[in-house]
Amino acid sequence: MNVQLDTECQKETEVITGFRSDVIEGLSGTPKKLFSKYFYDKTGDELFQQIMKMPEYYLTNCELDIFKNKTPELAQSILVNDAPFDLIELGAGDAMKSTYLLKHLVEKNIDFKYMPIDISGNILSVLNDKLRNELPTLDMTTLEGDYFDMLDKATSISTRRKVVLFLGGNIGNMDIEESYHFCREIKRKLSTGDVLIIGFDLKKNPHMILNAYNDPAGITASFNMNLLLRINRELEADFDITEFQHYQTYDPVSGACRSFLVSLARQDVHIGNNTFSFEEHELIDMEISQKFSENDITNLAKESGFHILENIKDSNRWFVDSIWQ
Ligand code: AVJ
Repeated sequence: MNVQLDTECQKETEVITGFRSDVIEGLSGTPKKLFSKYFYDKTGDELFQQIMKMPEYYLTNCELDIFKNKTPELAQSILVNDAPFDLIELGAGDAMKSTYLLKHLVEKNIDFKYMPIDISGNILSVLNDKLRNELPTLDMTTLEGDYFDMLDKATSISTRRKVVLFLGGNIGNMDIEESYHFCREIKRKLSTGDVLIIGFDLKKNPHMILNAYNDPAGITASFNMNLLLRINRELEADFDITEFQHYQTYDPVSGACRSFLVSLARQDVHIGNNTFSFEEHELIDMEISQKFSENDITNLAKESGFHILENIKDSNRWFVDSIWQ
């Protein structure tokens, strides 16, 4: 009993330490930077759910269109003679899209284990409750943590052919260099015959992309500000969010959609014993949501040792789920 408690406390401390050191390191650099993976505490999860419901945020509907209306195509591209396999989802969130695929596979009586991975324990418990209820026979193990740590864990549990889902345009949260490194690492962790499905948001009318991240209701701004509030709460800090303003950019040439918080005054912020000085107008680099051309995707697949089996697009051709082997 005590041993179990100890390891759980230890895990909690490790998680907070990682968060603290990432925040302190990020704010010590030039430009100041925070990692968007920390957006997703309980409030952050709720704000992202609101973002997905905004009319301007087209991404979710696009991928929903693919998973709802092209389920047989998706299933066909991942199954080999309906043989047993394991399905690992990186950044599963509430699995809104993948549930369509899961239902299809369960109905086809395919023998598979679903292993959703997410950094938010909160959203994993939401997902767990939802799927236990909707698909009671589903064989599922949820894994909370960073992509690679949990992918290692998932591949150590799995004994069968693997299919990895990485949806929602989550790859966009890496800059180009990181995404190349990420795909190479995935390739290294997979075996011949395994499949990777990655969702990419395509380059398109720049107004449309900027609007998706610069909503007039300010939900995206709150989503960014929430990380400052989380730091206040969890790391004994004193950010005054009225002294920061959200600023969003999209560069149609590089495809980088970037989110910043601008310091509205010269100010000091304390995090525990550390003090961070902000100049007036100084930026915190908060998030990148990279957009891709089909050429960018082909190059990324090739450079990381994959080949593209199929590209499945939504009916508007705004988003693609690319199937790699
Ligand atoms: C969850 C990473 C896909 O970048 O589009 C939405 C997060 N940030 N609005 C994205 C997000 C601001 C989202 N991803």
